[in-house]
Amino acid sequence: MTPYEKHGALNVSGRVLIDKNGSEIVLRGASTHGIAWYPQFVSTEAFLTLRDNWGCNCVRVALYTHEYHGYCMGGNKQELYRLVQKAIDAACELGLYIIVDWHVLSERDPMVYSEEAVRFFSQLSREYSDCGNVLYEICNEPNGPADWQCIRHYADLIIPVIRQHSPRAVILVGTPSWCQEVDKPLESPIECDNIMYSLHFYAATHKQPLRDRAEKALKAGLPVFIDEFNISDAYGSGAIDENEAGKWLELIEKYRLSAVCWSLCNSAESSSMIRSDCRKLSGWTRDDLSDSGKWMYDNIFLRGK
Ligand code: IDC
Repeated sequence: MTPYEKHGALNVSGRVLIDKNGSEIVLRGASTHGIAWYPQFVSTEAFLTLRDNWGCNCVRVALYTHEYHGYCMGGNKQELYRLVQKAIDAACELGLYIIVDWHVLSERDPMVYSEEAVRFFSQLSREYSDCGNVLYEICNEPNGPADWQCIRHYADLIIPVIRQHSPRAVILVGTPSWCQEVDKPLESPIECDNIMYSLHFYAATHKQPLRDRAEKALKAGLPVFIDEFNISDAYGSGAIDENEAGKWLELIEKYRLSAVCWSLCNSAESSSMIRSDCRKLSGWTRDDLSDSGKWMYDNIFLRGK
């Protein structure tokens, strides 16, 4: 049975995700890199490897809005949209959960491209309204001037657009400062079902102070979802920090958090899961993985669990 056959459409209950049988479920998996950079990693074969060799039940498809001819910055919209469709179709075929990530980053404030976001999420949620395995991440990492009020304003605009077509889909909402101010929604949570709040960390940079903040949010009952993380530094490079990674793992296990790592590609960055000298586009074994990839394989994915 595939993950989706077993668990069906998900709901948020209190701080956790529950499946169609009312049992708690955690999602574990990997994010693509920007699909404009690495389209070759978006395929049924690649996702099948994630599911069957690595024990992932979830993938994330990262659509940059700004950088590198992003979707809203002169990128080929049709081609990028087709790649998002390809990723979702592959996930549907394999019974994997998939997070569609509107990858806000250097534009900082998600309102900058809010009109495009409305169009994108409206079209996508209509097209995939029957697919209970699709989760919507409406803004990757708001930062700079985008405080919680500003993000809420954006969320209040986008959530009804998705809800119109996919009334029960789980929606992941970014938090200020690159998804590190995960306690901020406590001030004014979104009054809506099936919402979770994003926490991102890069273990060689983000340490105890961020874990404390995350724990504050979790203890207060906020549904937190780690939809991007790595054990490299915040630039996605540098040495991995296994000591800090172990402390993050404790938190992930203590609160049974869903966690999706960055990123499924073979670029020469320590946050890439595949070794840069490996040319395979699927069928990777543990030996094909980078040091961070091996750590994910050993510690995060659900093999046999
Ligand atoms: C990085 C990529 C890198 C790319 C850069 C573009 O790894 O190849 O050149 O984006 O800005 C994030 C972001 C994510 C970053 C990643 C590592 O969500 O886009 O990817 N990171 O820097 N937040 C914290 C770290």
